[in-house]
Amino acid sequence: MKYCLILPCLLLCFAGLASADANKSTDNIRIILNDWSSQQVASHITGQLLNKLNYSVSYVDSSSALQWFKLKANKADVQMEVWEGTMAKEYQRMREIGAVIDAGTHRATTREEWWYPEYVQALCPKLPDWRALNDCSALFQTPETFPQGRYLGGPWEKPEAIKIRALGLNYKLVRADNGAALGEAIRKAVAEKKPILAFNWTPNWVESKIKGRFVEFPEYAPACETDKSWGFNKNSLWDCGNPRNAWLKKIVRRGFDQQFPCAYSLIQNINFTGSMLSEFSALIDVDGMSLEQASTHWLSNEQTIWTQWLPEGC
Ligand code: TMO
Repeated sequence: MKYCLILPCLLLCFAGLASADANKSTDNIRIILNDWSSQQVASHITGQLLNKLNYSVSYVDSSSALQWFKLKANKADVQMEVWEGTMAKEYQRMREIGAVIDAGTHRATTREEWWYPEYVQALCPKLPDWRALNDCSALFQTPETFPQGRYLGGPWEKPEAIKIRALGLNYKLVRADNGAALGEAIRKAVAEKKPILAFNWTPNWVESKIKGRFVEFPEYAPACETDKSWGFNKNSLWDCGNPRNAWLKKIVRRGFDQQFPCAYSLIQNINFTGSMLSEFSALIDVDGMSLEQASTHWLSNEQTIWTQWLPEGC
């Protein structure tokens, strides 16, 4: 029963400590929401933790392509999932011009690449080697791409049409609008046991529900994106895959660290593992929760994890 008395006291004490940043409750922190689910849940969890530190929070819908401008122009503050496979180049450019600050790397390692469900393996046994793709392009034909095979991409990747040309692939790029649409297409193909070749990534909900493999393209090297003479095609960039053990970062816009030191410390401390992120996306894409439900669900189950992220003296 003592706790009934202690709890209000604790809340008051924390409220008293929470004045490291001036006028925190009137400061609004703008978190970027991209178009795939783990990023959205990670953002809402971050938002709720910032609320616990007394910040107000708003969300800025943005494609990953447009987020760079928003961060640079001070129209958004925080991006919780910067993926090396699709965003390393812009990220590095933004660092070089001082427009964003690296707020640390999540423990999760990542991969983003062409992917197929396991039952395709028997139909095209030389996969996952990319050189088998042309032998099997008929498997992936659709009326829309005939006589070529369909590769279903998303809105995030590097120049995939150039990669297809550089590697001489008999495929046509078709793009899904966002993570949910791509997930739907994968789910439908798997339900019908139809071959599908699609962009996918890890961590994601897919690995917890559907067996499958990534295509093994020529191994990534930075020169693949800058030096035409590098690699398989001596006259083209983009003749390689994405990195296999890639990083996942958090970033904030220039000046954020000075303006909101407590928020910055919290964001530095937040550290998601691969299994957390794959769980986040399953809460949305498999269990059908809303973002609010998913983030609240995770926070109420994982108190021992996130309490360690709350910075001292905030
Ligand atoms: C950026 N994404 C994780 C969808 O590849």
